[in-house]
Amino acid sequence: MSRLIIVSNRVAPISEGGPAAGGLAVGVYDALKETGGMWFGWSGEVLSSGQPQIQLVEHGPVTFATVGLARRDYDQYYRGFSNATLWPAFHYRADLVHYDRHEFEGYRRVNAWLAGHLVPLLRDDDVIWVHDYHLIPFAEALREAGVKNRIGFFLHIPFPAAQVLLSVPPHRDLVKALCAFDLLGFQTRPDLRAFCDYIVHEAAGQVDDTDGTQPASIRAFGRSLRAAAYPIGVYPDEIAQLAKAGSRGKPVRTMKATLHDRQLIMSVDRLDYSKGLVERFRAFERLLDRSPAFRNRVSFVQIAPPTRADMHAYQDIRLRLEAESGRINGRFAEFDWTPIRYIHRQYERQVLAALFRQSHVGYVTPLRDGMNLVAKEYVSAQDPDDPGVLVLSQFAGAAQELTAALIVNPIDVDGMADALGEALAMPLAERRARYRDMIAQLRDNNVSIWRDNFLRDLNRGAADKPRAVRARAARKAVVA
Ligand code: ADQ
Repeated sequence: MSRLIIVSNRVAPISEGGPAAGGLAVGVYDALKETGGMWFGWSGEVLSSGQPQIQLVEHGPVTFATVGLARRDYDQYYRGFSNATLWPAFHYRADLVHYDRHEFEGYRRVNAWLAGHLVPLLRDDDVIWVHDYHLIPFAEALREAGVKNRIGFFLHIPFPAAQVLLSVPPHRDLVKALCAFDLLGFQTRPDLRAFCDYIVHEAAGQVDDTDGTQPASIRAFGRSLRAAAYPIGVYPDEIAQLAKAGSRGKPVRTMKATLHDRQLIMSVDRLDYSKGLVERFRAFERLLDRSPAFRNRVSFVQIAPPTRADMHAYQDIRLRLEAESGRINGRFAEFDWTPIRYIHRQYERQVLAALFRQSHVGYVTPLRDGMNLVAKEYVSAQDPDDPGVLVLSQFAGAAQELTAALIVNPIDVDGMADALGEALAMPLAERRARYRDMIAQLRDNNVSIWRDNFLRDLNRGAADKPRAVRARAARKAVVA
């Protein structure tokens, strides 16, 4: 069996039992343990001096290979082009796109440099699976070094409509680089369509699309590849067990005691401007404004740990949210009731799952999101006999599958307030019916199935294509 090589910007921190984070990291780690292989990426360290050295750590059949980044590389590749250019553009925030040609050069340089570290570690029949927007030029860099292995790419965030992508000056270089992969995976059919649209209308390429049962065949920039939608999943039954076990824990008991039988609306997100938090707060305010019966009868808990806190746009969203929650609480709070509890920290998965299970509404309203695993985790954590209601943005990838949620437009404050009111008052029979529909969907496409579908299609391509030239010659070239 071929070894699997996972390449991602960050490598999941590993403890005795496997990766500390859940979901994707566990799903990918399971596959690595089965085939043996390697997880390669940035260690998360930023070095102020000295040459970054690659660190290899073995855990059974899996090798973790990580490398630090020099300060300039971190600034140009990570903070700069990845997170100040690609992230806003791919989330349809052309207004926030910052572009600096030197950062794009840094982005390409770091991709080539990382690829150069991987090449000597590769074997001829390794299958390479690259993850996310930080690493779009990675296959091109490996190909330039002579690597002939199968290389797949999965984009975790949305792929924007062509007209939005055109706002990124080197859009053509990016799409050309994507075409150096053998297989591209997107979260949803609309993302795949947006990519194919660019290929046909902006790159004069050809797309031989199917009914969605097989990957589309694409020819562009003198290259041939395939592309399909592979919606990422969770392990719903494992989350349900975590939620049940966590319900007896102290954090949940404390939360229940302070709620005093009020209904609970719950949101959990990384603190990011793509998550629609300001609009969400305002819709909750609108509900209290329009329907006084809900005052002092419902509490909204927003958990949002800060991320990318050294970037201006993230400092800005934090200030706006602090101002909004303060204003709304100032307006409606009573001696014994704080309408919005806004908490800036990370919690263990078990605590989050248990809180989801206690809450009457999962309020998940990003302005754009590749998938949004919180929506899937919320549904998974529910008590089947007395489930809560998911209020979900139409612009989260998850809305393509979780059609039994209350689907909202996240900029329609009145529409969201209506949905919150409907969710809080929904009869048990309807809640159960909606839950059954969604949990069946989540079981049909859990994270193992997602991973196996992608790897099956990536490997299937291998049988069609002889690999005459092997990686070894290339390895020598790059190491020299
Ligand atoms: P994210 O933008 O990070 O992921 P999401 O899919 O919601 O968004 O995943 C976040 C994960 O972090 C979830 O598993 C969640 O439980 C966890 N998390 C969030 N807040 C937390 C907190 N306070 N404490 C502990 N854990 C917390 C990107 C894309 C998404 C895509 C995923 C996976 O932006 O669209 O769904 O990758 O492909």
